[in-house]
Amino acid sequence: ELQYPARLNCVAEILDKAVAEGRGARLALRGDGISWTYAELQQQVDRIVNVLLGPMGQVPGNRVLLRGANHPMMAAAVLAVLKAGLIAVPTMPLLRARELGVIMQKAQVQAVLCAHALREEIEAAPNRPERTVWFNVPADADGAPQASLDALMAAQPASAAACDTAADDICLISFTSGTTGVPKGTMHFHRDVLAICDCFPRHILKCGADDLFIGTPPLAFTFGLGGLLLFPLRVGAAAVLLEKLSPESLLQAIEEYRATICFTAPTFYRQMAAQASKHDLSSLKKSVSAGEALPVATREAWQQATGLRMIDGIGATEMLHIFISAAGDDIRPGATGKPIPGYRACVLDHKGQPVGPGIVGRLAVKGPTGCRYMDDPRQRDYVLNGWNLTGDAYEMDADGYFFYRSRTDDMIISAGYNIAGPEVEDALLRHPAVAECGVVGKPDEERGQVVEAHIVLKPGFEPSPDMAAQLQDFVKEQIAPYKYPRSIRFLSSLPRTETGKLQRFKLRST
Ligand code: 3UK
Repeated sequence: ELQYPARLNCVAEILDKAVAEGRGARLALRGDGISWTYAELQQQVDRIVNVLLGPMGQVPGNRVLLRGANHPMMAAAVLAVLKAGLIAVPTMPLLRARELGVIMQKAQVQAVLCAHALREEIEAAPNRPERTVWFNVPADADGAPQASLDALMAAQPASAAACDTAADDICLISFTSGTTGVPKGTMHFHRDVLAICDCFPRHILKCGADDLFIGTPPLAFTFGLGGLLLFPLRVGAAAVLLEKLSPESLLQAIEEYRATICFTAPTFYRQMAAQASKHDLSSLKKSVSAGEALPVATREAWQQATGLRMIDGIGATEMLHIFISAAGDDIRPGATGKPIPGYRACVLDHKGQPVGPGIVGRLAVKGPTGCRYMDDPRQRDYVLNGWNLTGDAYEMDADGYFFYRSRTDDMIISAGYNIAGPEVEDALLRHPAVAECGVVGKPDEERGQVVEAHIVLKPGFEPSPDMAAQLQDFVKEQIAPYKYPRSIRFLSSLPRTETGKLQRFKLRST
Protein backbone atom coordinates (compact mmCIF):
# COMPACT_ATOMS: atom_id res chain seq x y z
CA GLU A 1 0.00 0.00 0.00
CA LEU A 2 1.27 3.43 -0.95
CA GLN A 3 0.91 6.03 1.79
CA TYR A 4 1.50 9.71 1.17
CA PRO A 5 1.13 12.65 3.55
CA ALA A 6 -2.05 14.74 3.24
CA ARG A 7 -0.06 17.77 2.06
CA LEU A 8 2.03 16.89 -0.94
CA ASN A 9 3.54 18.59 -3.98
CA CYS A 10 4.86 16.03 -6.46
CA VAL A 11 7.65 18.27 -7.77
CA ALA A 12 8.90 18.91 -4.23
CA GLU A 13 9.21 15.13 -3.91
CA ILE A 14 10.84 14.28 -7.24
CA LEU A 15 13.05 17.34 -7.80
CA ASP A 16 13.51 19.56 -4.75
CA LYS A 17 14.24 16.61 -2.49
CA ALA A 18 17.09 15.46 -4.75
CA VAL A 19 18.75 18.87 -4.48
CA ALA A 20 18.08 19.15 -0.72
CA GLU A 21 19.62 15.72 -0.17
CA GLY A 22 22.84 16.74 -1.91
CA ARG A 23 22.25 15.24 -5.34
CA GLY A 24 22.07 18.63 -7.05
CA ALA A 25 25.26 18.10 -9.07
CA ARG A 26 23.98 14.95 -10.78
CA LEU A 27 22.83 15.05 -14.39
CA ALA A 28 19.05 15.44 -14.81
CA LEU A 29 18.15 16.37 -18.40
CA ARG A 30 19.88 16.53 -21.78
CA GLY A 31 18.78 17.47 -25.27
CA ASP A 32 19.26 20.17 -27.94
CA GLY A 33 22.72 21.04 -26.66
CA ILE A 34 21.46 21.44 -23.09
CA SER A 35 22.77 19.46 -20.16
CA TRP A 36 21.18 20.37 -16.82
CA THR A 37 22.05 19.00 -13.40
CA TYR A 38 19.29 18.61 -10.83
CA ALA A 39 20.29 21.97 -9.30
CA GLU A 40 20.25 23.68 -12.71
CA LEU A 41 16.91 22.15 -13.60
CA GLN A 42 15.53 23.33 -10.27
CA GLN A 43 16.70 26.88 -10.98
CA GLN A 44 15.02 26.87 -14.39
CA VAL A 45 11.83 25.50 -12.86
CA ASP A 46 11.87 28.07 -10.06
CA ARG A 47 12.31 30.99 -12.45
CA ILE A 48 9.31 29.74 -14.43
CA VAL A 49 7.31 29.35 -11.19
CA ASN A 50 8.07 32.99 -10.43
CA VAL A 51 7.06 34.06 -13.96
CA LEU A 52 3.77 32.16 -13.68
CA LEU A 53 2.87 33.57 -10.27
CA GLY A 54 4.35 37.03 -10.98
CA PRO A 55 4.07 38.67 -14.40
CA MET A 56 1.69 36.00 -15.72
CA GLY A 57 -0.67 36.64 -12.80
CA GLN A 58 -1.57 33.00 -12.12
CA VAL A 59 -2.90 31.73 -8.79
CA PRO A 60 -2.90 28.10 -7.58
CA GLY A 61 -5.67 26.08 -9.21
CA ASN A 62 -5.45 27.89 -12.57
CA ARG A 63 -5.12 25.72 -15.66
CA VAL A 64 -2.07 26.27 -17.87
CA LEU A 65 -1.92 24.85 -21.38
CA LEU A 66 1.49 23.49 -22.36
CA ARG A 67 2.58 22.96 -25.91
CA GLY A 68 5.98 21.92 -27.16
CA ALA A 69 7.96 19.03 -28.60
CA ASN A 70 10.13 17.00 -26.23
CA HIS A 71 12.86 19.34 -24.97
CA PRO A 72 14.42 20.12 -21.56
CA MET A 73 12.64 23.49 -21.55
CA MET A 74 9.24 21.84 -22.13
CA ALA A 75 10.04 19.53 -19.18
CA ALA A 76 10.96 22.50 -16.98
CA ALA A 77 7.71 24.24 -17.94
CA VAL A 78 5.60 21.21 -16.97
CA LEU A 79 7.41 20.84 -13.63
CA ALA A 80 7.03 24.56 -12.90
CA VAL A 81 3.28 24.46 -13.45
CA LEU A 82 2.94 21.59 -10.97
CA LYS A 83 5.34 23.12 -8.46
CA ALA A 84 3.39 26.40 -8.51
CA GLY A 85 0.19 24.55 -7.61
CA LEU A 86 -1.26 25.20 -11.05
CA ILE A 87 -2.82 22.51 -13.23
CA ALA A 88 -0.92 21.37 -16.31
CA VAL A 89 -2.89 20.79 -19.52
CA PRO A 90 -0.31 19.31 -21.91
CA THR A 91 -1.26 19.11 -25.58
CA MET A 92 0.11 16.93 -28.37
CA PRO A 93 2.37 18.78 -30.84
CA LEU A 94 0.31 17.77 -33.88
CA LEU A 95 -3.02 19.15 -32.62
CA ARG A 96 -4.59 21.83 -34.79
CA ALA A 97 -6.14 25.17 -33.83
CA ARG A 98 -9.71 23.89 -33.65
CA GLU A 99 -8.76 20.97 -31.37
CA LEU A 100 -6.66 23.25 -29.16
CA GLY A 101 -9.64 25.59 -28.92
CA VAL A 102 -11.85 22.75 -27.67
CA ILE A 103 -9.28 21.81 -25.03
CA MET A 104 -8.85 25.44 -23.89
CA GLN A 105 -12.58 25.79 -23.55
CA LYS A 106 -13.16 22.44 -21.83
CA ALA A 107 -10.28 22.84 -19.37
CA GLN A 108 -10.98 26.56 -18.83
CA VAL A 109 -7.35 27.36 -19.55
CA GLN A 110 -6.13 30.67 -18.08
CA ALA A 111 -2.60 30.79 -19.45
CA VAL A 112 -0.49 29.22 -22.20
CA LEU A 113 3.18 28.25 -22.32
CA CYS A 114 3.97 27.33 -25.91
CA ALA A 115 7.17 26.57 -27.82
CA HIS A 116 7.78 29.30 -30.37
CA ALA A 117 8.07 26.71 -33.16
CA LEU A 118 4.49 25.57 -32.50
CA ARG A 119 2.93 29.02 -32.13
CA GLU A 120 0.87 29.08 -35.33
CA GLU A 121 -1.92 26.74 -34.29
CA ILE A 122 -2.13 28.43 -30.88
CA GLU A 123 -2.38 31.87 -32.45
CA ALA A 124 -5.18 30.63 -34.71
CA ALA A 125 -7.04 28.82 -31.90
CA PRO A 126 -10.32 30.11 -30.49
CA ASN A 127 -10.71 30.66 -26.72
CA ARG A 128 -7.04 31.55 -26.24
CA PRO A 129 -6.36 33.34 -22.95
CA GLU A 130 -4.60 36.67 -23.06
CA ARG A 131 -1.67 35.34 -21.05
CA THR A 132 0.37 33.45 -23.62
CA VAL A 133 4.13 33.19 -23.31
CA TRP A 134 6.49 31.62 -25.87
CA PHE A 135 9.54 29.59 -24.91
CA ASN A 136 12.59 28.63 -26.98
CA VAL A 137 12.21 31.80 -29.03
CA PRO A 138 15.09 31.91 -31.55
CA ALA A 139 17.38 34.94 -31.22
CA ASP A 140 16.48 36.25 -34.68
CA ALA A 141 12.69 35.95 -34.25
CA ASP A 142 10.70 39.16 -34.49
CA GLY A 143 7.73 39.79 -32.24
CA ALA A 144 7.10 41.06 -28.75
CA PRO A 145 10.05 40.26 -26.47
CA GLN A 146 7.83 40.73 -23.39
CA ALA A 147 6.04 37.50 -24.34
CA SER A 148 9.29 35.51 -24.41
CA LEU A 149 9.65 33.19 -21.43
CA ASP A 150 13.44 33.56 -21.51
CA ALA A 151 13.20 37.34 -21.09
CA LEU A 152 10.66 37.01 -18.29
CA MET A 153 12.74 34.36 -16.53
CA ALA A 154 15.86 36.52 -16.62
CA ALA A 155 14.10 39.09 -14.45
CA GLN A 156 13.07 36.56 -11.80
CA PRO A 157 14.92 35.03 -8.85
CA ALA A 158 16.14 31.44 -9.36
CA SER A 159 14.45 30.04 -6.30
CA ALA A 160 10.83 29.46 -5.33
CA ALA A 161 9.01 27.43 -2.72
CA ALA A 162 6.76 24.61 -3.83
CA CYS A 163 3.08 25.44 -3.41
CA ASP A 164 1.67 23.70 -0.33
CA THR A 165 -0.84 21.55 -2.23
CA ALA A 166 -2.99 18.73 -0.90
CA ALA A 167 -2.12 15.19 -2.02
CA ASP A 168 -5.47 15.08 -3.78
CA ASP A 169 -5.31 18.46 -5.45
CA ILE A 170 -5.51 18.10 -9.23
CA CYS A 171 -2.18 18.81 -10.91
CA LEU A 172 -2.72 17.41 -14.40
CA ILE A 173 -5.51 17.30 -16.96
CA SER A 174 -4.44 14.95 -19.71
CA PHE A 175 -6.60 14.69 -22.81
CA THR A 176 -7.11 11.29 -24.42
CA SER A 177 -5.82 10.92 -27.95
CA GLY A 178 -9.48 10.23 -28.81
CA THR A 179 -9.45 8.32 -32.10
CA THR A 180 -13.11 9.24 -32.47
CA GLY A 181 -15.43 11.67 -30.70
CA VAL A 182 -14.75 14.64 -28.44
CA PRO A 183 -11.48 14.42 -26.49
CA LYS A 184 -11.91 13.54 -22.82
CA GLY A 185 -9.94 15.36 -20.11
CA THR A 186 -8.65 13.00 -17.43
CA MET A 187 -7.80 14.56 -14.07
CA HIS A 188 -4.91 13.39 -11.89
CA PHE A 189 -3.76 14.36 -8.38
CA HIS A 190 -0.30 15.09 -7.00
CA ARG A 191 -0.41 11.70 -5.27
CA ASP A 192 -1.25 9.95 -8.56
CA VAL A 193 1.99 11.29 -10.02
CA LEU A 194 3.95 9.83 -7.11
CA ALA A 195 1.98 6.58 -7.24
CA ILE A 196 3.00 5.86 -10.85
CA CYS A 197 6.60 6.71 -9.94
CA ASP A 198 6.47 4.21 -7.09
CA CYS A 199 4.86 1.36 -9.06
CA PHE A 200 6.21 0.54 -12.53
CA PRO A 201 9.76 1.97 -12.14
CA ARG A 202 10.29 0.32 -8.78
CA HIS A 203 8.66 -3.09 -9.27
CA ILE A 204 9.06 -3.79 -12.99
CA LEU A 205 11.75 -1.55 -14.48
CA LYS A 206 13.97 -1.66 -11.39
CA CYS A 207 15.85 1.41 -12.55
CA GLY A 208 18.37 3.44 -10.58
CA ALA A 209 20.36 6.66 -10.38
CA ASP A 210 22.87 5.52 -13.01
CA ASP A 211 20.26 5.04 -15.71
CA LEU A 212 19.83 7.29 -18.73
CA PHE A 213 16.33 7.26 -20.23
CA ILE A 214 15.56 7.92 -23.88
CA GLY A 215 12.59 7.43 -26.19
CA THR A 216 9.87 8.82 -28.40
CA PRO A 217 6.58 9.36 -26.55
CA PRO A 218 5.74 13.07 -26.23
CA LEU A 219 5.75 14.59 -22.75
CA ALA A 220 2.16 15.57 -23.58
CA PHE A 221 1.30 11.83 -23.56
CA THR A 222 1.34 10.32 -20.08
CA PHE A 223 3.46 7.40 -21.38
CA GLY A 224 6.20 9.94 -22.19
CA LEU A 225 5.59 12.20 -19.18
CA GLY A 226 6.18 9.22 -16.87
CA GLY A 227 8.84 7.36 -18.81
CA LEU A 228 10.97 10.30 -19.91
CA LEU A 229 10.57 12.76 -17.05
CA LEU A 230 8.84 11.68 -13.82
CA PHE A 231 10.38 8.19 -13.50
CA PRO A 232 13.97 9.25 -14.15
CA LEU A 233 13.71 12.15 -11.68
CA ARG A 234 12.05 10.01 -9.00
CA VAL A 235 14.99 7.57 -9.01
CA GLY A 236 17.68 10.25 -9.37
CA ALA A 237 18.48 9.25 -12.96
CA ALA A 238 18.75 11.35 -16.14
CA ALA A 239 16.78 11.59 -19.38
CA VAL A 240 17.55 12.69 -22.92
CA LEU A 241 14.68 14.65 -24.47
CA LEU A 242 14.75 14.75 -28.26
CA GLU A 243 12.15 15.74 -30.80
CA LYS A 244 11.25 14.30 -34.21
CA LEU A 245 12.91 10.96 -33.67
CA SER A 246 12.74 8.29 -36.35
CA PRO A 247 13.64 4.63 -35.71
CA GLU A 248 17.04 5.35 -37.29
CA SER A 249 17.75 8.55 -35.34
CA LEU A 250 16.63 6.92 -32.08
CA LEU A 251 19.16 4.13 -32.66
CA GLN A 252 21.82 6.77 -33.32
CA ALA A 253 20.85 8.67 -30.18
CA ILE A 254 20.98 5.55 -27.99
CA GLU A 255 24.50 5.00 -29.29
CA GLU A 256 25.60 8.63 -28.99
CA TYR A 257 24.26 9.27 -25.47
CA ARG A 258 24.84 5.69 -24.28
CA ALA A 259 21.27 5.46 -23.05
CA THR A 260 20.36 2.54 -20.79
CA ILE A 261 16.53 2.51 -20.90
CA CYS A 262 14.39 3.05 -23.98
CA PHE A 263 10.65 3.84 -24.10
CA THR A 264 8.78 3.59 -27.39
CA ALA A 265 5.91 1.87 -29.23
CA PRO A 266 5.90 -1.58 -30.90
CA THR A 267 6.13 -0.25 -34.49
CA PHE A 268 9.31 1.64 -33.61
CA TYR A 269 10.90 -1.45 -32.10
CA ARG A 270 10.02 -3.46 -35.20
CA GLN A 271 11.74 -0.95 -37.48
CA MET A 272 14.66 -0.49 -35.08
CA ALA A 273 15.23 -4.26 -34.93
CA ALA A 274 15.82 -4.30 -38.68
CA GLN A 275 18.57 -1.64 -38.38
CA ALA A 276 20.03 -2.52 -34.98
CA SER A 277 23.09 -4.39 -36.30
CA LYS A 278 24.48 -1.11 -37.72
CA HIS A 279 24.69 0.42 -34.25
CA ASP A 280 26.53 -0.09 -31.00
CA LEU A 281 23.65 -0.58 -28.58
CA SER A 282 25.79 -2.11 -25.83
CA SER A 283 24.74 0.59 -23.33
CA LEU A 284 21.06 -0.40 -23.54
CA LYS A 285 19.85 -2.53 -20.63
CA LYS A 286 16.08 -2.27 -20.83
CA SER A 287 13.41 -1.51 -23.41
CA VAL A 288 9.79 -0.72 -22.63
CA SER A 289 6.98 -1.09 -25.17
CA ALA A 290 3.50 0.38 -24.68
CA GLY A 291 0.70 2.16 -26.51
CA GLU A 292 -0.53 -0.86 -28.36
CA ALA A 293 -0.17 -4.63 -28.37
CA LEU A 294 3.33 -5.98 -28.79
CA PRO A 295 3.26 -8.70 -31.48
CA VAL A 296 5.27 -11.81 -30.54
CA ALA A 297 7.05 -11.44 -33.90
CA THR A 298 8.23 -7.95 -32.87
CA ARG A 299 9.32 -9.13 -29.43
CA GLU A 300 11.37 -11.89 -31.07
CA ALA A 301 12.92 -9.64 -33.72
CA TRP A 302 14.01 -7.15 -31.04
CA GLN A 303 15.41 -9.84 -28.79
CA GLN A 304 17.29 -11.38 -31.70
CA ALA A 305 18.74 -8.01 -32.70
CA THR A 306 19.71 -6.76 -29.23
CA GLY A 307 19.62 -9.68 -26.82
CA LEU A 308 17.10 -7.71 -24.72
CA ARG A 309 13.81 -9.09 -23.46
CA MET A 310 11.18 -6.47 -24.11
CA ILE A 311 9.20 -5.14 -21.18
CA ASP A 312 5.64 -4.84 -22.47
CA GLY A 313 3.16 -2.83 -20.42
CA ILE A 314 -0.41 -1.70 -20.89
CA GLY A 315 -1.24 1.77 -19.68
CA ALA A 316 -3.96 4.31 -20.35
CA THR A 317 -4.34 8.06 -20.05
CA GLU A 318 -7.27 7.40 -17.68
CA MET A 319 -5.01 5.29 -15.40
CA LEU A 320 -2.12 7.76 -15.85
CA HIS A 321 0.41 5.03 -16.63
CA ILE A 322 1.17 1.29 -16.89
CA PHE A 323 -0.82 -1.14 -14.72
CA ILE A 324 -0.14 -4.60 -16.22
CA SER A 325 3.39 -5.57 -17.18
CA ALA A 326 6.21 -8.08 -16.74
CA ALA A 327 10.00 -8.09 -16.86
CA GLY A 328 12.90 -10.50 -16.55
CA ASP A 329 12.07 -14.13 -15.83
CA ASP A 330 8.41 -13.26 -15.37
CA ILE A 331 7.92 -12.54 -19.07
CA ARG A 332 5.58 -14.87 -20.92
CA PRO A 333 5.64 -14.07 -24.67
CA GLY A 334 2.17 -13.24 -25.94
CA ALA A 335 1.03 -12.03 -22.52
CA THR A 336 1.22 -8.40 -21.40
CA GLY A 337 2.05 -9.69 -17.91
CA LYS A 338 0.45 -9.47 -14.48
CA PRO A 339 -1.05 -6.52 -12.60
CA ILE A 340 1.90 -4.56 -11.21
CA PRO A 341 2.07 -4.47 -7.40
CA GLY A 342 -0.55 -2.02 -6.14
CA TYR A 343 -2.99 -2.82 -8.98
CA ARG A 344 -5.56 -5.59 -9.33
CA ALA A 345 -7.10 -6.81 -12.58
CA CYS A 346 -9.81 -9.21 -13.65
CA VAL A 347 -11.76 -10.16 -16.76
CA LEU A 348 -15.53 -9.54 -16.82
CA ASP A 349 -18.29 -11.02 -18.95
CA HIS A 350 -20.93 -8.83 -20.61
CA LYS A 351 -22.98 -8.83 -17.39
CA GLY A 352 -20.02 -7.55 -15.36
CA GLN A 353 -19.29 -10.86 -13.64
CA PRO A 354 -15.67 -12.05 -13.33
CA VAL A 355 -14.76 -14.99 -15.56
CA GLY A 356 -12.07 -17.59 -15.01
CA PRO A 357 -8.98 -18.47 -17.01
CA GLY A 358 -9.26 -19.07 -20.74
CA ILE A 359 -12.29 -16.88 -21.36
CA VAL A 360 -12.08 -13.59 -23.25
CA GLY A 361 -13.89 -10.66 -21.65
CA ARG A 362 -13.62 -7.01 -20.68
CA LEU A 363 -10.54 -5.99 -18.70
CA ALA A 364 -11.23 -4.30 -15.35
CA VAL A 365 -8.48 -2.74 -13.21
CA LYS A 366 -8.25 -1.08 -9.82
CA GLY A 367 -5.33 0.58 -8.06
CA PRO A 368 -3.81 3.78 -6.68
CA THR A 369 -4.68 5.67 -9.88
CA GLY A 370 -7.94 5.62 -11.79
CA CYS A 371 -10.22 7.39 -14.21
CA ARG A 372 -11.65 10.81 -13.35
CA TYR A 373 -13.05 12.36 -16.50
CA MET A 374 -13.56 16.08 -16.25
CA ASP A 375 -17.26 16.79 -16.54
CA ASP A 376 -18.05 13.94 -18.93
CA PRO A 377 -20.94 11.47 -18.81
CA ARG A 378 -18.64 8.77 -20.17
CA GLN A 379 -17.28 8.43 -16.59
CA ARG A 380 -20.06 5.96 -15.88
CA ASP A 381 -19.03 3.75 -18.82
CA TYR A 382 -15.41 3.66 -17.67
CA VAL A 383 -15.76 3.20 -13.91
CA LEU A 384 -17.98 0.50 -12.42
CA ASN A 385 -17.94 -0.06 -8.63
CA GLY A 386 -14.44 1.37 -8.42
CA TRP A 387 -13.16 -0.82 -11.27
CA ASN A 388 -11.86 0.82 -14.43
CA LEU A 389 -13.04 -0.64 -17.74
CA THR A 390 -10.32 0.22 -20.22
CA GLY A 391 -12.19 -0.98 -23.32
CA ASP A 392 -9.80 -3.87 -23.90
CA ALA A 393 -10.69 -7.51 -24.50
CA TYR A 394 -8.34 -9.67 -22.40
CA GLU A 395 -7.96 -13.29 -21.36
CA MET A 396 -6.25 -14.61 -18.22
CA ASP A 397 -4.39 -17.91 -17.98
CA ALA A 398 -4.35 -20.27 -14.99
CA ASP A 399 -1.14 -18.65 -13.70
CA GLY A 400 -2.62 -15.16 -13.64
CA TYR A 401 -0.97 -13.80 -16.80
CA PHE A 402 -3.11 -11.39 -18.83
CA PHE A 403 -3.26 -11.81 -22.62
CA TYR A 404 -4.42 -8.90 -24.77
CA ARG A 405 -6.82 -9.89 -27.55
CA SER A 406 -8.12 -6.63 -29.06
CA ARG A 407 -9.99 -3.45 -28.24
CA THR A 408 -13.49 -4.48 -27.17
CA ASP A 409 -15.00 -2.61 -30.15
CA ASP A 410 -12.48 -4.05 -32.60
CA MET A 411 -13.29 -7.74 -32.16
CA ILE A 412 -14.12 -9.08 -35.64
CA ILE A 413 -17.24 -11.23 -35.79
CA SER A 414 -17.23 -13.32 -38.97
CA ALA A 415 -19.76 -16.10 -39.63
CA GLY A 416 -20.27 -16.44 -35.88
CA TYR A 417 -16.57 -16.62 -35.00
CA ASN A 418 -14.87 -14.02 -32.77
CA ILE A 419 -11.56 -13.11 -34.36
CA ALA A 420 -9.03 -10.73 -32.79
CA GLY A 421 -7.26 -8.61 -35.41
CA PRO A 422 -3.92 -8.46 -33.53
CA GLU A 423 -3.63 -12.28 -33.62
CA VAL A 424 -3.89 -12.25 -37.41
CA GLU A 425 -1.45 -9.32 -37.54
CA ASP A 426 1.03 -11.26 -35.43
CA ALA A 427 0.85 -14.19 -37.87
CA LEU A 428 1.32 -11.90 -40.91
CA LEU A 429 4.26 -10.08 -39.29
CA ARG A 430 6.18 -13.38 -39.27
CA HIS A 431 6.23 -13.41 -43.06
CA PRO A 432 9.52 -12.05 -44.47
CA ALA A 433 7.71 -9.77 -46.95
CA VAL A 434 5.57 -7.95 -44.35
CA ALA A 435 6.83 -4.66 -42.91
CA GLU A 436 3.62 -3.58 -41.14
CA CYS A 437 0.00 -4.61 -41.16
CA GLY A 438 -3.42 -3.82 -39.73
CA VAL A 439 -6.31 -6.26 -39.65
CA VAL A 440 -9.94 -5.10 -39.37
CA GLY A 441 -13.45 -6.42 -39.99
CA LYS A 442 -14.97 -5.41 -43.32
CA PRO A 443 -18.79 -5.46 -43.60
CA ASP A 444 -19.99 -8.49 -45.57
CA GLU A 445 -23.53 -9.50 -46.42
CA GLU A 446 -23.04 -13.20 -46.02
CA ARG A 447 -20.69 -13.38 -43.02
CA GLY A 448 -21.49 -10.13 -41.21
CA GLN A 449 -17.82 -9.22 -41.39
CA VAL A 450 -14.81 -10.65 -43.16
CA VAL A 451 -11.21 -10.39 -41.99
CA GLU A 452 -9.39 -7.78 -44.06
CA ALA A 453 -5.62 -7.26 -43.86
CA HIS A 454 -4.01 -3.95 -44.84
CA ILE A 455 -0.39 -4.68 -45.58
CA VAL A 456 2.76 -2.63 -46.11
CA LEU A 457 5.42 -4.72 -47.86
CA LYS A 458 9.13 -4.50 -47.13
CA PRO A 459 11.35 -2.93 -49.80
CA GLY A 460 12.03 -5.46 -52.57
CA PHE A 461 8.55 -7.04 -52.48
CA GLU A 462 5.76 -6.13 -54.88
CA PRO A 463 1.99 -6.34 -54.37
CA SER A 464 0.34 -8.97 -56.56
CA PRO A 465 -2.52 -11.48 -56.42
CA ASP A 466 0.13 -14.14 -56.01
CA MET A 467 1.66 -12.35 -53.02
CA ALA A 468 -1.82 -12.02 -51.48
CA ALA A 469 -2.47 -15.76 -51.91
CA GLN A 470 0.92 -16.57 -50.44
CA LEU A 471 0.19 -14.45 -47.35
CA GLN A 472 -3.25 -16.05 -46.92
CA ASP A 473 -1.72 -19.54 -47.03
CA PHE A 474 0.97 -18.43 -44.60
CA VAL A 475 -1.64 -17.34 -42.04
CA LYS A 476 -3.60 -20.60 -42.42
CA GLU A 477 -0.46 -22.56 -41.57
CA GLN A 478 0.01 -20.71 -38.28
CA ILE A 479 -3.41 -20.08 -36.76
CA ALA A 480 -6.89 -21.61 -37.11
CA PRO A 481 -7.65 -21.39 -40.85
CA TYR A 482 -11.01 -19.63 -40.35
CA LYS A 483 -9.07 -16.57 -39.13
CA TYR A 484 -7.22 -16.03 -42.42
CA PRO A 485 -7.74 -12.66 -44.16
CA ARG A 486 -10.23 -13.22 -46.98
CA SER A 487 -9.50 -9.72 -48.18
CA ILE A 488 -5.98 -8.32 -48.60
CA ARG A 489 -5.11 -4.73 -49.47
CA PHE A 490 -1.63 -3.40 -50.07
CA LEU A 491 -0.78 0.10 -48.84
CA SER A 492 2.39 2.18 -48.77
CA SER A 493 1.89 3.16 -45.10
CA LEU A 494 -0.61 2.69 -42.28
CA PRO A 495 -2.54 5.51 -40.60
CA ARG A 496 -1.16 6.03 -37.09
CA THR A 497 -1.65 8.52 -34.26
CA GLU A 498 1.18 10.63 -32.87
CA THR A 499 1.53 7.98 -30.18
CA GLY A 500 2.11 5.10 -32.62
CA LYS A 501 -1.38 3.63 -32.43
CA LEU A 502 -2.92 2.16 -35.55
CA GLN A 503 -6.07 4.10 -36.52
CA ARG A 504 -8.28 1.10 -37.29
CA PHE A 505 -11.33 3.23 -37.94
CA LYS A 506 -9.48 4.74 -40.90
CA LEU A 507 -8.71 1.29 -42.30
CA ARG A 508 -12.37 0.33 -41.95
CA SER A 509 -13.54 3.34 -43.93
CA THR A 510 -11.19 3.00 -46.91
C1 3UK B 1 -3.96 0.30 -25.62
C2 3UK B 1 -2.20 -1.44 -25.19
C3 3UK B 1 -2.06 -3.70 -25.66
C4 3UK B 1 -5.11 -0.26 -24.84
C5 3UK B 1 -0.51 4.60 -22.40
C6 3UK B 1 1.36 3.47 -21.35
O1 3UK B 1 -1.46 3.94 -24.48
C7 3UK B 1 -1.57 4.62 -23.47
O2 3UK B 1 -2.67 5.41 -23.22
P1 3UK B 1 -3.88 5.75 -24.21
O3 3UK B 1 -4.90 6.45 -23.41
O4 3UK B 1 -4.44 4.35 -24.72
C8 3UK B 1 -4.85 3.32 -23.85
C9 3UK B 1 -5.18 2.06 -24.63
O5 3UK B 1 -4.06 1.72 -25.49
N1 3UK B 1 -2.65 -0.17 -25.09
C10 3UK B 1 -1.72 0.55 -24.45
N2 3UK B 1 -0.66 -0.22 -24.13
C11 3UK B 1 -0.92 -1.47 -24.59
N3 3UK B 1 -2.76 -2.55 -25.72
N4 3UK B 1 -0.83 -3.81 -25.10
C12 3UK B 1 -0.22 -2.73 -24.55
N5 3UK B 1 1.00 -2.84 -24.00
O6 3UK B 1 -6.20 -0.40 -25.71
C13 3UK B 1 -5.37 0.82 -23.79
O7 3UK B 1 -6.68 0.74 -23.26
O8 3UK B 1 -3.37 6.46 -25.43
C14 3UK B 1 0.39 3.53 -22.35
C15 3UK B 1 1.45 4.46 -20.41
C16 3UK B 1 0.58 5.53 -20.44
C17 3UK B 1 -0.41 5.60 -21.45
N6 3UK B 1 -1.25 6.67 -21.45
